[in-house]
Amino acid sequence: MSQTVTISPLTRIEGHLAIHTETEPQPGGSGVQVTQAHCEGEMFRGLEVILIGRDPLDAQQITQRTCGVCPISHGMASVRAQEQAYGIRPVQNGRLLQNLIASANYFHSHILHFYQLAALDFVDVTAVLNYGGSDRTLLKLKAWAQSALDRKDVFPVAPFLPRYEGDYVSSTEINCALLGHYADALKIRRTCDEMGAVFGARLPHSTALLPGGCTQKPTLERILAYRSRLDEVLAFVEDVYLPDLLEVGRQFPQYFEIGRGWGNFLAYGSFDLDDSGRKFFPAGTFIDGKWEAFDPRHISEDVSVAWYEDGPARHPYDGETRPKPGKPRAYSWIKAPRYRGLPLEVGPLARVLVDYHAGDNGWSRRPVDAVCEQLGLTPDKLVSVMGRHVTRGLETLALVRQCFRWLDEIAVDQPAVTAFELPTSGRGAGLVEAPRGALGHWLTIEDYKVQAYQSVVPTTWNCSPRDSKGQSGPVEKALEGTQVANASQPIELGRIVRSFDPCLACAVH
Ligand code: NFE
Ligand code: MG
Repeated sequence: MSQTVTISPLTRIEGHLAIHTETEPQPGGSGVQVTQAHCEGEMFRGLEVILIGRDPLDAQQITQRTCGVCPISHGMASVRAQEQAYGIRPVQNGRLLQNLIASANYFHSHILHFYQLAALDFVDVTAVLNYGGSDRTLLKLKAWAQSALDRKDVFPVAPFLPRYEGDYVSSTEINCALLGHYADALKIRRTCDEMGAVFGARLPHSTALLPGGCTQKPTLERILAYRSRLDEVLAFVEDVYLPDLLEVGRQFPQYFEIGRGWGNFLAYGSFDLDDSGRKFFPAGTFIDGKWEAFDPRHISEDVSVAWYEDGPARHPYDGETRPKPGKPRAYSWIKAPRYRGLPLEVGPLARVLVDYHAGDNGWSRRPVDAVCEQLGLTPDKLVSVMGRHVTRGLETLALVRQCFRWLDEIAVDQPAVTAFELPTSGRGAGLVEAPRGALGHWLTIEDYKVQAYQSVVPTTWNCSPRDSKGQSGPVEKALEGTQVANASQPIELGRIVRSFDPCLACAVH
């Protein structure tokens, strides 16, 4: 008999997501196979509506409040949309400082995702009870875990337990090493935020980002403050993060076979290298195994089964946000973005595949080939749960290295922002890559005020519901067909969803 397996709330992500699956029993034992999956964004926020009627310059401040994890991406998308509307470009220093602030936010976000959110899907935290070494953090964790387990009346060892039981790493040594790095990751994330604040003035929610650049002047002191921390981040990424990712990859080779999804990808591109439109992460699509140039005119949002007033799929310049709770047959507050009508996956895996297949000596060819050789994989196996983790780590290292180059290009003590005047009317699109993928803000100005503002956010793409053609969203598709060994402990489903690093606060903005 078919059985519904629901995970609600799906924890260790940002925001409120429920996963509902229909499953069929598999012969022998308690295993099931997912036949249909539905992603439910459980909350509405309304930032697009709040922006209407405001000064357009407020937008990069207000939209940064979409999220505490990726605020800089929203600030950058807003700044790019305004730059287009005002007819300006950032000065060279402004472009460099914007890149450096946004990069610091990437490092923070990717390290957070692996250690604090996703690794606990694989690492057995109870192994610390067998820890026999002398590391003080691990000894403290061991004592805390023991006392929490002894006091059975207390909510046990949050955020580590309760959890789904399953096939965790068995080696005490590997588990304890990764748990030690969990604590180290907290410290290095603080370092990343300090880096972002050196030029961003504060984090989260930078006050220094502005259309045309950045209000912080790049003094030698600030460049050195950023650079010394970047050295620490480089050491952590090279010596800890990437080796840990590869170790987890070696422990779970079957996760290079699971959670594939549609296998179609989109990247808007980000991190301008100069004024010509060349970007460190290039724009493009990879659909049905073919690379294509990206054209923003093909983006639309469908609300057929989202809790919004019905209407045709619209390009974001024509988009509307009119909530309609209780709409019949709807099941999510997330809209359904589509590209040429297709549900496309966005994020680090999309960026890597778009770069890898662009065929113009991008950054990814050598590291991707090297990692595939080390793990005995062909690159197509990266379209998987573990591939999403590995590509996130590879782009982190590439971006850290690129930041050293950007620091060297700064003209010390020269201005980092250009002057501009607000137009009475105009419009602009700001398309960037947030840590979780393609992010766009579309702004229309009338009478010096925001007349319309639409955001299409990475997790809106990935966790989108079905559309008018009934096509599942990317996460839904990645869940469909999955074998779950024990329907009462659907650990496989959590691993698939978390590989996308969903942020529901962003998705429903
Ligand atoms: Ni709230 Fe975000 C990123 C954006 S996610 S984390 O990265 O934009 O969809
Ligand atoms: Mg939107």
